[in-house]
Amino acid sequence: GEPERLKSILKEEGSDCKAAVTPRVGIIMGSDSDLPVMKDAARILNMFGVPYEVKIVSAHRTPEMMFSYASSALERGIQIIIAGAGGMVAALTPLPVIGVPVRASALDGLDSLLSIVQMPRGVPVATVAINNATNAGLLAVRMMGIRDADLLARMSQYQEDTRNDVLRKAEKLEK
Ligand code: RP5
Repeated sequence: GEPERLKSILKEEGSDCKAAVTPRVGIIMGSDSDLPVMKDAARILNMFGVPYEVKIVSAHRTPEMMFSYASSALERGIQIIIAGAGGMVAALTPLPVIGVPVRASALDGLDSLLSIVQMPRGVPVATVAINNATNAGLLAVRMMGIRDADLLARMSQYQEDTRNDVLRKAEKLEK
């Protein structure tokens, strides 16, 4: 069934969202159709060993759930929320919200991008590129790195690995 399919998508990313530890990051999205994009955030958090949870919460289809999720996130120990969109969530929590514009419509994701980036003054959502949930995960890790020396060190290592990866490829091309 559908829940099984979702679980198997997350399993591919080695999801530890069921872990007994308190999640530090909440990954939320309006529909299971966003999961193929949003799972990249889960993959990054797994890579950095950050506990997270994944939930389908729709501002439009389940507004009560979205309200209770966003307004209780802080007291439940969540530090950062990564959302497909996220404007309403940011209005309901003092936590940092990172929005991922998901390409889901006839407008190629530009509609999602503009709806997230064009927030009214006072309600910021940190917006990443269209479908780039990887960067949402990385930004969350960087934010946590401010108060977590271990994560900060791992981020520096990740950057070095990325750099070496490019250098290796460049070298290969020159041979
Ligand atoms: C949004 O509408 C969802 O987050 C999704 O990106 C899009 C389409 O949802 P489905 O019709 O595929 O459930 O609110």
